[in-house]
Amino acid sequence: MSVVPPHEELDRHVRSALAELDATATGAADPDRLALFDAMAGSRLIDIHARRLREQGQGHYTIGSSGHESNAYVAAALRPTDPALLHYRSGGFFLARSMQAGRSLADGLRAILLSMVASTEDAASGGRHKVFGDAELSIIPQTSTIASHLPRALGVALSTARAKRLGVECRWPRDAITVCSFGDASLNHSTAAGALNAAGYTVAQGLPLPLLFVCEDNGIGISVRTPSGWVAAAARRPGLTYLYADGDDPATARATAHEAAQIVRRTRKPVLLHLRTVRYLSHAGSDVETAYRSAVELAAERDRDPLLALARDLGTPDLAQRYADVADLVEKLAAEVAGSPTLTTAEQVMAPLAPREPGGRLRPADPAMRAEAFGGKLPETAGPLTLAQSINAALTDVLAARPEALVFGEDVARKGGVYGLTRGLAQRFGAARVFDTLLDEQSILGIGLGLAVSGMLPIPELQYLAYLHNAEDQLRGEAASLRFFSNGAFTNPMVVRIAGLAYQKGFGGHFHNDNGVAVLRDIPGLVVGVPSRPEDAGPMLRSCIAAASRHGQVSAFLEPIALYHERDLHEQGDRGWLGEYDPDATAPIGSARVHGDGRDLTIVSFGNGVRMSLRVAHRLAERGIGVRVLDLRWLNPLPANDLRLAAASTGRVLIADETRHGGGVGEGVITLLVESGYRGRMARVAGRDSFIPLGAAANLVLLGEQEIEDAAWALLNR
Ligand SMILES: Cc1ncc(C[n+]2csc(CCOP(=O)(O)OP(=O)(O)O)c2C)c(N)n1
Repeated sequence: MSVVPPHEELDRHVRSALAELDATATGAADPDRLALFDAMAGSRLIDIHARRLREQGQGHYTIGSSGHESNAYVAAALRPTDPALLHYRSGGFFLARSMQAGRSLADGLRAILLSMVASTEDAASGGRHKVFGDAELSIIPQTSTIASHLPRALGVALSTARAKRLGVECRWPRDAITVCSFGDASLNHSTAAGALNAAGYTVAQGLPLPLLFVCEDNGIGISVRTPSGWVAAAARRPGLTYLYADGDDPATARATAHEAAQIVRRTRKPVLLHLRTVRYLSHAGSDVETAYRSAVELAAERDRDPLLALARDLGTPDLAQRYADVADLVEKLAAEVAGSPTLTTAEQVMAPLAPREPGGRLRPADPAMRAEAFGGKLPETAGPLTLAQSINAALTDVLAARPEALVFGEDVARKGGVYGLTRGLAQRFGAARVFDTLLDEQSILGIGLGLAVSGMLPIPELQYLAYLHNAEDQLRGEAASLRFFSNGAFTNPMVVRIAGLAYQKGFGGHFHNDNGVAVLRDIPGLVVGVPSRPEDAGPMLRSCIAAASRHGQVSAFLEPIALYHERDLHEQGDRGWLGEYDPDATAPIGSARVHGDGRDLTIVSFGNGVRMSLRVAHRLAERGIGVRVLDLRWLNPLPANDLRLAAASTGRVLIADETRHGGGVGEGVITLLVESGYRGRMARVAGRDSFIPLGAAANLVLLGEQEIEDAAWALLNR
């Protein structure tokens, strides 16, 4: 006995149910609802066709939208210019919006099929991912990390009012509302919980937040059932209006979706629409749901088909033929896209990552504006500055030069940051541009991501490197990947300032002294800068800002806390760690700085290691040894050329790496030198593979000055 595969069975069921309805249907055609029927049928038939292709060993990724097509009602309630961040079951929404924007059904179907076959002609990702995205339809493509798009949605929703307040351009119309959909199991993710909380918090702050959350509740997450009543309970949050609709009740679902959109547009406050859906054809690809769902349960779901529910509601004849026509169209288009080009070289794949350019010069604000921003006291005339003062001055310059630049984070506004780096900025530039956020790193970065994709230039601050880790995915999976996965159609220019690294005196413990940076260095396309000298900090920050403005670059600017207020280099009172501020100086991304011109030894370092190395170099010089110290300044991309030159000029290289021995920066430096053909002597000293304890015990595992000096002698004497 041959078993009918589920997609064939579903197709047959729909065809025969439509034929039955046709037999008694007498209603007049309603073009709007017929278009929705086409969108839903198109989405369903793409899933069915994808399953067939998969059975024939063709096609890639087949997470479907079947059973969720009622999200087309949400599209219909919105405008095609309303930014959308969508759940992966959004075929109905996508096709409805595409037609709303004036495209034919065939155009919409072709777009989905091109994404499915990973064609370079795919508008969503250029063949990198099967996603729903299209810049012309205001649909920002999403990764498949569930709930990770919710924090960004918050930032997008904040952007329209903020842009208006600042008088800067926004990607979306002023009265746009943002829609963000996700599944019922995803509602439990801490990222979703955090974003819903942040939305409520924003309302409590009295800020406009035109954001429509849609929880598409099919009652299950892969094989795990959502407890009955849980979504309704968990989705009711302070500050959010909760509405419910069932996708198999077309009249109510349409009306509720419209009501939800209207409330958001009118009140500029968030709504959560709980849309009941069903899930057909298993979770995705290779999943076989009969292993964990009973036949009775699956049959009951069949009775709740949103497509058939709409057909009943329409009551027009010939829907079976209409469905068959869409099926033929899908088949024809699928055959057409089957041979379309795919990515064939690594260069092609990586092209959207490539514009990691040196950054260039940031045009300063006009002199009068600068003078006003600095309260008449220009930093270049103030005498040498500390690292903290230089960064503060550079931030002031950036805020004065770029009206779309925003500084925000925990304690940055009133207090001016834990270490005073943002002191005075809120007073000078106002609460719309420099503001305190709630205590949630995912929301801080998410707000940045949303503001950035909308046209602003966020410079968020993370209070400590150790606290990046609980929000890492927002930087790795979201910020750094958007340009890649959208094939450059969307960017989120941003400079994330992170206070970090170790050696703080009197304020210890691991969480304030984190020397692990591997997590930043392996993010494709992310620029990582570490200023050590005060006079380099401003130019480096400006390079990051220029690269953000020009190429949508995302940078992590890792600031060594222990050097923030340092003044001296060799002796107390020598003021050797102060630097002049030059608003015109540049520090191109990927360029190192070499201190000294000794010909006996090159010490390669960065951050706190530069100061220790310069002190060691000074002592070695007193004994007749000529040392040059290369400050990497950029950990990604590493300054390959400068490194090669500095290494070749002495033939002896010591890497003084304050990060850890395992996974630390030194590993990359050695590899780079070896691979570039350097054949001279080489040694490395680094921090131990440990967390950092409190008090003097920290020095047992951190790289020390004596260790650098001993290693230098060993290398010289070898
Ligand atoms: C952060 C994260 N963890 C796990 C997964 C794997 N995963 C993909 S979909 C899914 C279930 C999601 O269920 P739900 O939110 O209800 O959406 P549905 O697929 O039912 O529409 C899981 C666990 C993921 N994509 N992202």
